[in-house]
Amino acid sequence: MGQRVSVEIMMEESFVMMKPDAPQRRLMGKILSRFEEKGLQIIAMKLIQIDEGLAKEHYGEHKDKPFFNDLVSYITSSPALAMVIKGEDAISLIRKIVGATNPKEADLGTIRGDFAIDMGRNIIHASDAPESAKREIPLFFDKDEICDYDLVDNSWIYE
Ligand code: IDP
Ligand code: MG
Repeated sequence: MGQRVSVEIMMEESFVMMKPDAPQRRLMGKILSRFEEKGLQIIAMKLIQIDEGLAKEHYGEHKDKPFFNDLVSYITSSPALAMVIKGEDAISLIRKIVGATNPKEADLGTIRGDFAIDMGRNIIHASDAPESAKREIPLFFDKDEICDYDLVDNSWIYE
């Protein structure tokens, strides 16, 4: 019998943010459950009132788009829940859990597919690539706000 070689797990951290419609519609718990039940780990979380400067910086790539001002208004209109979520291939996995940008096109079973209708009220943000996560996480969290801890059931989530 060959010796078992442990598989290298690609742990990633993603920046995820419930937009202001989630706390307003009291959907934070349900949405958080989607990530917890999947086996992902929340390593940072805070409810914050995003100011205009932070909103414009976070969404800088969209500054020339026609929807930019509405997007900044939406995101600054009421508190948002900012998070860092960790797991194997977490960035692409979370984008799948979140669903397509336009909730009308998002598959049922995804967060946007189940909880939203309008593109301008699509309830959640998630980093779209490792470079985005690396840029977005420090915009919202200091290093000492991100918790490094092990979950007791890790060996039941990862082989
Ligand atoms: P993503 O959130 O799925 O990554 P992006 O293209 O990065 O989608 O757009 C950022 C956010 O801007 C979207 O989540 C949505 O809230 C908003 N948005 C994008 N496109 C439109 C649009 O055509 N009309 C209105 N809002 C839009
Ligand atoms: Mg995006």
